[in-house]
Amino acid sequence: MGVDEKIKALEDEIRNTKRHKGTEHHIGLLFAKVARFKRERVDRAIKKSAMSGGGFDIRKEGDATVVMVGFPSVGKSTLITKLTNAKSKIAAYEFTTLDCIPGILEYGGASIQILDLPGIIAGAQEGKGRGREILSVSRKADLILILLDPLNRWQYDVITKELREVGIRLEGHPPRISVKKGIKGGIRIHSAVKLTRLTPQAIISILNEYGFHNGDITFGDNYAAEDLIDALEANRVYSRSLVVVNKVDLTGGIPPGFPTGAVGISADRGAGIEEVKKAIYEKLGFMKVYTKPRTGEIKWNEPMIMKTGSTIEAMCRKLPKAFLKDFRYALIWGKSAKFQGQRVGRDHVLQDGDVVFIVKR
Ligand SMILES: Nc1nc2c(ncn2[C@@H]2O[C@H](COP(=O)(O)OP(=O)(O)OP(=O)(O)O)[C@@H](O)[C@H]2O)c(=O)[nH]1
Ligand SMILES: [Mg+2]
Repeated sequence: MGVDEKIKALEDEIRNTKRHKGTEHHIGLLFAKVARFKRERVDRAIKKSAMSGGGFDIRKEGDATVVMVGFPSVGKSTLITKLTNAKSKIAAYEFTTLDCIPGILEYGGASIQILDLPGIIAGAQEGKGRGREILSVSRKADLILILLDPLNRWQYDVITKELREVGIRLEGHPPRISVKKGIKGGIRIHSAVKLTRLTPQAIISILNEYGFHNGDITFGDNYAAEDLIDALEANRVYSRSLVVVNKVDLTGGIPPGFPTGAVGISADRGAGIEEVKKAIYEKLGFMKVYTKPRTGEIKWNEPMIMKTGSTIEAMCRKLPKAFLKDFRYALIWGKSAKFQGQRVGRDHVLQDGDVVFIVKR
């Protein structure tokens, strides 16, 4: 049996097993096995597309990268030509775009790379279309822009399912579950709330499947088996997403049933483009940091725009080369400082509004 068939057989078994206390342990194991096979499949696909040179040859540029994911002909190329300087072919037939086309959007002081991709279709993660390459660039993006057709609401479910299958989670943050490996004494389970979706047996069997036999596991919420597996799997990525519905000229607005927060646009008429720019910028979550000059005043009207969670090192990369090459340490003032004027290294994580003075060799 190939991996695909093994996964399918396990998923059938999960579907056909009645869920109750007596079967939780077994179902937990099945979930863990499915997760392992899927991880192997993703790892192999990524390696394969990289080795054969079949992956998209794209260098990350700018302060953040956004990928456009959507079914063929929803208007991805039309949208990128409105957002950036990119020239991407637009046509009324499907699979017009066959490669990855980059463009740069300058907005709010940030330089945002946007990637136009071929259309995605159901079965992408199994290799349909250029599905594997699309999903593997999506894993590396800072924001996934999901572009939908207003007459085909189902596209959203297919896309989110394909993303899930390759370990991309759009919910934003990993489950609050911590595991501390021990040497002996078995597994001790701790939880802030009552666990109603996982029995102790299920927890233990999943942990065993991941090679944990002793230690402490702590749950921050009433999680299910899938969440526990997410916490144990190393290949999960937690991405931000933005849903945009194009061609609302056909429907006179976003029809009911689309995700809340979706932005309705009409790309070829240029309607809603500013809203999309603003939404991209806000979703990416930039912060402003300031450099303190050796002499004179801080230029509060000239912030450096950085991705939230950026380090001093990332900041140095935006400055002349010597700042990184001859970096000794930095002094910081602001929210990320334990005390004002604290001395920190290049790995220090900055916060919005911080002021930084870099000391060179
Ligand atoms: N009615 C309407 N048509 C649009 C709109 N935006 C784009 N289109 C049309 O939709 C068709 C497909 O547009 P593309 O931008 O090539 O779509 P795509 O998503 O890049 O397609 P692939 O590259 O094949 O995946 C073209 O005929 C566009 O003119 C819009 O806002 N309203
Ligand atoms: Mg296209």
